[in-house]
Amino acid sequence: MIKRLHPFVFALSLLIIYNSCSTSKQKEKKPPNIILIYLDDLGYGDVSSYGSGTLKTPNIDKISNSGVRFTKGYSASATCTPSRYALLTGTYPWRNKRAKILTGANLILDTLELTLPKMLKNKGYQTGIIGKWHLGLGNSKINYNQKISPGPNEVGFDYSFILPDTQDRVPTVYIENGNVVNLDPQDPLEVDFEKNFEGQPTGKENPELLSMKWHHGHNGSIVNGVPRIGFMKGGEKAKWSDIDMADEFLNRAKKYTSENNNKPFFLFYSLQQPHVPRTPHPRFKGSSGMGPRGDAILEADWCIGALYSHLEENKLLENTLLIISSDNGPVLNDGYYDDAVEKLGPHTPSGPFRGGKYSLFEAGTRVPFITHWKGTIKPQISDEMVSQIDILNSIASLIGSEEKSKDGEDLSEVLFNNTGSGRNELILEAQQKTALRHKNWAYIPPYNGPKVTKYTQIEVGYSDIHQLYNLETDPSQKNNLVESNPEKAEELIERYQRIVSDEN
Ligand code: NG6
Ligand code: CA
Repeated sequence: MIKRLHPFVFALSLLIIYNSCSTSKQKEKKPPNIILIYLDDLGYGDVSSYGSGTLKTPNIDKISNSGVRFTKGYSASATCTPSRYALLTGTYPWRNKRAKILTGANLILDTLELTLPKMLKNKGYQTGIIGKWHLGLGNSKINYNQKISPGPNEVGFDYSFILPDTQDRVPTVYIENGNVVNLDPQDPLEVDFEKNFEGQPTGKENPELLSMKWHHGHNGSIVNGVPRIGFMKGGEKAKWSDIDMADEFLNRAKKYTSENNNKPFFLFYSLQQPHVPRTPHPRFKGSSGMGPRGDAILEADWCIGALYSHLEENKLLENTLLIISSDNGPVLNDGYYDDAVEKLGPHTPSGPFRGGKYSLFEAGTRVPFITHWKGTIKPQISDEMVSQIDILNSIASLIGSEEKSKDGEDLSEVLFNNTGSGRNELILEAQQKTALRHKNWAYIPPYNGPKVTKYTQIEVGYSDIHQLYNLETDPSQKNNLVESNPEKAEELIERYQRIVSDEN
C-alpha cells in the first residue's frame, strides 16, 4: 500500500534532498588535503601489490588496492637529490647542475623558484614537511648553532621537521623550522666533511665501538654505534635515536594532520626507509626474515598503515588525497654489512627490471607509484606512463591553480580521475647521465665508464654503443635492438637530442 505524503513532510523531504545535494557539491569543491608519502630507495618489487617480490607489505597494498596502482610510474632520477628536486619543482634535474647527491651542501633550490608547496600555499594550503630533506641548507658555510636559512621554510613549507641530508650523513640531528632540535648552547655542534675533530672516534680508527660495520665509505664519526659519512663534534643532546626515527616521523605526521586541518593541508611525509643505515625499531627485528633491509620496509609499511588509520579515525580520509612513491630504485649493500644481500632469498627488489639505484636501466627510476582518494578515485591498475615531475602541474590543475612548472605535464585526469592518458615520453637521469623513454621504448646513449657500480655491483647502463629496448616485449632490457631496428633508433636519438639540448 502506498501512503500519500503529508504536504509538509513532502516539502521537508525536498528541502533535505536539496541541502544534501548542495553540501555534497560544496564538499566536492573543497580542496583536498594532500599527503605525499615518499620512501627512500624502495624498489618496484619491494611492494607486494606490484606482484613480483616475496616481501609482504599489507598496508601499502591496502591503499594500492583501493586506489590507482601505476605500473609505469617514474621518479625523475635514480638517486635522491635530483628526484626530490624534480618532485618539488617539476623541472628536470639535469637542468640544474647542483642537483646531484649532496653531502653537507647548500640549498640547491632558488628561493624565487616555483615549488609544489609554494603553489599550494598560494591557494590557501598549510604546508609541511616531516622527514628526509636532502636538498641542501643555507647559502654559505652552515652554522648549526644558529637558525639555518634558507631551507624548506624559505621554499614554501610553513612547517619543517627534517633529517637534513641522509641517515648515513652527519649531522645526525633533526632540524625544526631551521633550528637544531634539543641543541644545548653549552655544547655547540660542529660538522666537517674533510677532516675529523681531534680526539673524536671514527669508524675507521675505532672498530671496537661499532654496532654496525661499514663496508665502503661510511667510516667517519660514530653515532649510536653506527659510523657515518663526515665528522661531527658536540651537540650530544641533539643526536637522534636511529631506532626511534620512524616513530618520531610518524607521530609528528599524525599530529600535523590533526592540528592543521582548519585549512586544507599538504604534508610531505618523507620516510627514511629503506636507505642505509637500516635501523628498524627492535619490534620489527626479524619480521621479514630478510634482515634489516626487509625489516625496515615492513616498519615503513606499518607506519603508512598507522597514518592511514589515524586519518580514518579522524574522519579525514574522504577529503585527503594520498600519493605514495619512492625517490629511486633499490640497492642492497649501500655501504654497511647488514645482510641485505645474504638474506635476500628469492625476493626481487627491482621487480622484473634491470639495474637498480644509480642506474639508467629501468629499475633505477621505475618505482611504486600509487594514488588514493577515498570516494573519489576508483580502484584501478593503470599502465599509463606517469612521472613524479608531473605531480606539481597535476595538483595545480586539480585545485584550480594557474601555476605551471617547466617540465611537468598536467596528468590530473590520469592520476586523480581514472581517465585520460599519461606521458608519451620522459627523460630520466642517473648520476648526471640521461636516457629517454618514449612510449614502450627505452633509449640510452653511449657513455664511458664502469658498467657496474664499484661495490654495489649494480648495472648502471653504460655502453660504448647506443642502446634501444622494447619494454613491452623485453622489460628486463636484455635485447639491444639498435642494429635490428635502425629507424626506431634514429627516431629516438633525434627525440632525445631535441629535449636535452633545450637547456633553458
Ligand atoms: C652515496 C653513498 C650511499 C648513499 C648515497 C645517497 C658512499 C660510498 N655511498 O655517496 O651510501 O648514501 O650516497 O643515497 O658513501 S641517496 O638515496 O640519498 O641518493
Ligand atoms: Ca634515495
